[in-house]
Amino acid sequence: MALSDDKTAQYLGRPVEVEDPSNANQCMDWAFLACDIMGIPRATIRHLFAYQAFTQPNAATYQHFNIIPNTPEYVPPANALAVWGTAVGRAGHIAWVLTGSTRTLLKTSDQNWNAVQRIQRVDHNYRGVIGFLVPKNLNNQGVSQMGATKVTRDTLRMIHTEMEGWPYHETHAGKYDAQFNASWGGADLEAVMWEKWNKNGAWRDMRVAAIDYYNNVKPSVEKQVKSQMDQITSLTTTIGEKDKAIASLTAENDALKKQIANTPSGGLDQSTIDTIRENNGLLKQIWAKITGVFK
Ligand SMILES: [Ca+2]
Repeated sequence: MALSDDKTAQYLGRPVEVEDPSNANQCMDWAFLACDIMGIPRATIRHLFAYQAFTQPNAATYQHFNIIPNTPEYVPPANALAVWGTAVGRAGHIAWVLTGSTRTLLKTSDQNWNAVQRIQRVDHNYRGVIGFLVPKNLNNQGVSQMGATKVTRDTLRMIHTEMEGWPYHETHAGKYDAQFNASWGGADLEAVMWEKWNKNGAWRDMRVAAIDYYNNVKPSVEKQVKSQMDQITSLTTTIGEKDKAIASLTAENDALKKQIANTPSGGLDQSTIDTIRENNGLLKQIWAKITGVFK
């Protein structure tokens, strides 16, 4: 489930007013809140009319969104902002894309669509849609899909240690607990992670680099691991064979020892003596090989 799905469920049926109260509960209010939730500045989409969010992108818009025109083939991902032109009204329209759109079905959550001035889920066709603003961090949906897990004190401590670079021992000694509670008390983990991910560029870049590095070295590491596993399998087989040889020779030796014990003094024939010597030699060799394997 994407962030837009989660938050739509949370706000469903409610009016949203976040900017310009002289124009209450507009589609732009929901789009602004969507930006807030995604950690994207409102300035990326702020214009007189909704359609201008697509037709008049600014530097910030390009920084935070991929700007993609509506074409018959394109299916926008969840979390994108869909923008309608003046075909649907003087101001156009803007809505937040949900999971599950197809080439002919555009699933969004909207405010002020069909004059409904609260949040509703709407199944649109693409009529009048001019394009989409797709958040560039959309590929980080793993972060946004953790659901509404409430952050615990320990989680907050870890997030601060990891993302802010605060000293581990001080964070975990509870030094910053009051600050945590003031800023994020009652927040859900998804929101906290999303906010930090979007606001802390250095941390994010480091993690992205780490993931890239991991993806690059993964094949060679997997190859090494496989080769070592093969070696272990082969050595285990060898050890099994040697164990069997030892058991067989030991049994033979035991039998010969019994024979010696039961033979009157001086009665041991030369071939029996030779066999005992030979077996002892073989046992020593095998033992040397086995211990050699584990050096
Ligand atoms: Ca407003």
